[in-house]
Amino acid sequence: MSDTHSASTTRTHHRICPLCEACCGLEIKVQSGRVISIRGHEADVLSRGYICPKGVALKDLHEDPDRLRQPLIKRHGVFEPASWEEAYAEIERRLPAVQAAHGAHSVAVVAGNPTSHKLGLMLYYPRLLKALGTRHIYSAATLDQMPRHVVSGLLYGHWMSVPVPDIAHSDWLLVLGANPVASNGSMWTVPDFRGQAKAMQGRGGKLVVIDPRQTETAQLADEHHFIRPGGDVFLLLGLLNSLFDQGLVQLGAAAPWLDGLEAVREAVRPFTPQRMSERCAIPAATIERLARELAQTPRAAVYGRIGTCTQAYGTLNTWLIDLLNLLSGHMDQVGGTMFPRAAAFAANTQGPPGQGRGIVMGRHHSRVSGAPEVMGELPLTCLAEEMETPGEGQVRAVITLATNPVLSAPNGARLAQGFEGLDFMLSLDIYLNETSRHADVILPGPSPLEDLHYDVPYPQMSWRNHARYSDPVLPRPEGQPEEWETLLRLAAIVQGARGPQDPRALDERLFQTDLARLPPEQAQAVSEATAGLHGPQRLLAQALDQGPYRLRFADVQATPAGLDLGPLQPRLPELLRTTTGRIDLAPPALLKDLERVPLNAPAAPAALLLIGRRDSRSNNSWMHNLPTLAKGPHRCTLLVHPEDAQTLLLQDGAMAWLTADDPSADDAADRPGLSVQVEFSDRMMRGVVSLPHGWGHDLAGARLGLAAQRPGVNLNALLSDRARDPLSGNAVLSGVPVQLRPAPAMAPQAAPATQDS
Ligand SMILES: Nc1nc2c(c(=O)[nH]1)N[C@H]1C(S)=C(S)[C@@H](COP(=O)(O)OP(=O)(O)OC[C@H]3O[C@@H](n4cnc5c(=O)[nH]c(N)nc54)[C@H](O)[C@@H]3O)O[C@H]1N2
Ligand SMILES: Nc1nc2c(c(=O)[nH]1)N[C@H]1C(S)=C(S)[C@@H](COP(=O)(O)OP(=O)(O)OC[C@H]3O[C@@H](n4cnc5c(=O)[nH]c(N)nc54)[C@H](O)[C@@H]3O)O[C@H]1N2
Ligand code: SF4
Ligand SMILES: [Mo]
Repeated sequence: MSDTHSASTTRTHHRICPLCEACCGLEIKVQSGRVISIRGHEADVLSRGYICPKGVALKDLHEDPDRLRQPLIKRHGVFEPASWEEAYAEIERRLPAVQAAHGAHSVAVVAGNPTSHKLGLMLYYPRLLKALGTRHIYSAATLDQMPRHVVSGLLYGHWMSVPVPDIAHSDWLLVLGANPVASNGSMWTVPDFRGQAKAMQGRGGKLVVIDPRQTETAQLADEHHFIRPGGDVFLLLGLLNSLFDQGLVQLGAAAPWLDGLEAVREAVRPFTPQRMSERCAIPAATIERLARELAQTPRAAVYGRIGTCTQAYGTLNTWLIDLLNLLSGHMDQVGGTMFPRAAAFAANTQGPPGQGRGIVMGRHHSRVSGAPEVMGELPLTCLAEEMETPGEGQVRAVITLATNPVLSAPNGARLAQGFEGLDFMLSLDIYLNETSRHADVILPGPSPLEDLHYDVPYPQMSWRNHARYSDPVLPRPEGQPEEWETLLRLAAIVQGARGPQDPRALDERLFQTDLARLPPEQAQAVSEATAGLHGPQRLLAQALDQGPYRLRFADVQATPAGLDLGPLQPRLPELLRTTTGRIDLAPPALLKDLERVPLNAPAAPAALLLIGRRDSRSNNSWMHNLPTLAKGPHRCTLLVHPEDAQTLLLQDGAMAWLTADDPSADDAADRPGLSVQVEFSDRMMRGVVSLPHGWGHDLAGARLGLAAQRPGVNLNALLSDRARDPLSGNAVLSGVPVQLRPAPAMAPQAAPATQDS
C-alpha cells in the first residue's frame, strides 16, 4: 500500500458495487470517515479489478448534498424535514385509512431497479407486500426483462432460471439488442465484458452483434449487422427455419429432456430466411450463414437483452433465442449457454432436483386492461389507468420503492397526474426527484456505503459461480435506519401497530414464525447457522447454509474478495423445476403467441423509428446529479444519421422537434413532443434515431441541483403506455415510429410544457 505513513488513519474496505448488474468488487480507502479513493479490487473473484466511472462516483453519491438524510413530510404542498417517528405517525394516520375505506387492493406498490441491488429491500419487500395483501404490485421488470422470466418459467420451470453465455469458454457469440460495453451486461453478470470478449477473440473466437446502432459493443465485434428495430422476431425465425432447412439441428446433451421438437419445426416452417430478410433488413444469405456458424462452432452461444425484450414480440424473441441455443446443441454445454449455480436464494437449487411446480401466470388480471398477472406483478404501464379509473380496486394510494417511473416509464406525465390525484403517496427514496416530489412522505435509505451488501439475483446469472458479501464501509448516521427496518415498520403499520416499534423485535417474531414451519431437523440447522445474527444477515446465513454449497456466513463474510465456486457446470436435468421434469420446447402459450407474427412482409415502414441508448456515465434516471458523471459532453442528444438529417433539413447540434408518429392513438395529445438536440452519427442505421431515457430533470419540485443544470428531455414523455407485449406485459420502448422536423424559431405552443402535468 502506498499510504504507509498514514496507515493508522487510512482503512481499506472491499465492497461490492450496488449500482448495476456487473456487481464489481471495489477497493475503497477511507481516511477519518471520508472516502479518499475508489478503484477496482484486483483480487475480486468475479470482477478481477474491473470498475467503471459509476463505481468511482459512489463517493459523489455519498457526499451529494441533495441526497436525503432525513424523512420529508409534505404539508400544504411544501416538504418539511421530519423525524422518523413524525414520518411514521403521518403514515399511520393516512395509509391504513385508505385500505380501511377502500379495501386491500386500493394500495399499489411500485418497486424499482435499485431494489434488486439491495439485500434489505429485496428480502423485506415481500414482508410489506404480504401485509398489504394487494394485487396492485408493479415493478421495473415490466419495463425491462419480464419476457426473460416468462420464457425461463415456461421452459425450465422457474422465473429465475436464466441461461447465460459461458463466455470464458465460448468461441462464437451472437449478441442481439444489448450493449454490454456501455451497460456492463444485464440478465448476465459479466464485469469487464470487453476484456472477456477480447479474450474470446484472442483464442480465435468471433463476436457478432445485431443492433440498429453501431454501438460500443458492435465496434468491438468481428461482425455487426444493422437490424430494423422490432425486426428481431423475423431474424430469429429465419435463423431457426434455416437450422431445420440446412439439416443443422442437433440437440446435444439436453436431448433426453426435450419435448416438442416437431411442433417447433412445424411452427417455424413458413418463416424462411428469404421471406424474413426484408422485414429485419438482413440478407437471407447472412441469416443462413449465421445459422451455419452457430451450429458448426462447437462452443457457441446466442444472447439477447433489452433491445429484444422491450418490443411487441419480446417474449417470442426470448423464446426463439433459447430455441437457437437448444436446437444448435449449445444449451447447458461448456462454452455454450449455461445455468449458474448460485450459493444462496436460487429456487432452482431448492427442493427435490429435476422437477417442481413450474410456473402459473394470469392468476388474476388487471382491472382496466385485463392484463394477466405475471410473476405476481401487473404491467407498470397499467398503473396510470388503474389510478384513474373509478370502481372497486381503484388505486388510491401508492408506495414507491426505489423507483422513478415519472422518468422511467412510458407516458410519465400521465403517471405524474395520477400520483397527484391519490389519497396518499409514500416514497422510499434517497432523492426528492421527479417521482418522489408527488409523495406525501419520503423515507430515505442510507447511503450505499453505509449499507451491507449481498446480491440476491445476480449470482444466479453470473459468468462464474461465486459468493461475496460486503459489510458497510461507513457507519450509519445516528437515527438512520436500514431499509429493511423501515419496511418492517411499514408492514407493522399496515397490520395495525401504532406508535414506536422495535424493528428487531418485529423481525424476531417473523423469523421465529417461519422457523416454526420448518421440519424440526432443518429448523435446528437454521438456528445453528444463524446464531447471533438478525435481519438480512440472518436470512443470508440461512440461505447460504441451505444452499448448494452449504456455506457458512462467517466464512463468506471473512472473504471480501469472494469465494470462487468455479466455472459454470452443466446442470440438466437437476436444474429443472417443471412439473414434467422435462423442457417443453413448444409451450402452447408461445405457439399461440406466434400466430400474431404476420407471414406476409409489409412494406418497409415509412416512418422514422426511435430507439434508446445507454451511456457508461449514466444509470437510468438517477445519477445525473453526481459531479464526476455529469461533466463532459451532454449525453441527452438525439443521434441521427447525417443522410437522414440532410433529408429532414436538420443541422448538427441544432434543436429539432420530435413527436410520436401515432396520430390516431387516443392518448397522442398527452404526449405532444420533445425539443431535442440533434447529434449527427454515421453509426446509426438509416431511418433510425436514438435518444437515451432517464433524462428530463426540469420538473418543478424536484431537488436535484446539478442535474437540473443540464436536464435533458424525457424520452418516456413521448412513448405510449398502451403498447405492451401481451404475454409478459412488458412495455414497448424501442422501435417506436416518430416524426422529426427542425425546431421552429418559436417553439410550438405545447412545447415548453411537454413533460409536466
Ligand atoms: N424508454 C426507456 N425507458 C426505460 C428503459 C429504456 O431502456 N428505455 N429502461 C428501463 C429499465 S431496464 C429499467 S430497470 C427502468 C429503471 O427505472 P426505475 O426502476 O424507476 O429505476 P431508476 O430510474 O434507476 O430510479 C431509481 C430510483 O431509486 C432511487 N434510489 C437509488 N438508490 C436507492 C436506495 O438505495 N434506496 C432507495 N429507497 N432508493 C434509491 C433513486 O433516487 C431513483 O429515484 O427504466 C426503464 N425505462
Ligand atoms: N451505464 C449504464 N449501465 C446500465 C444502465 C444504464 O442506464 N446505464 N441500466 C441498467 C439496466 S436497468 C439494464 S436493464 C441494462 C440493460 O443492458 P443492455 O440490454 O445491454 O441495454 P442497452 O445498452 O440499452 O442495449 C440495448 C441495445 O439494443 C439496441 N436495440 C434497440 N432496439 C433494438 C431492436 O429492435 N433490435 C435489436 N436487436 N437491438 C435493438 C439498442 O441500440 C442498444 O444498443 O443496463 C444496465 N446498465
Ligand atoms: S460496472 Fe460500474 S456501476 Fe456496474 S457494478 Fe461495476 S463499477 Fe458498479
Ligand atoms: Mo433494467
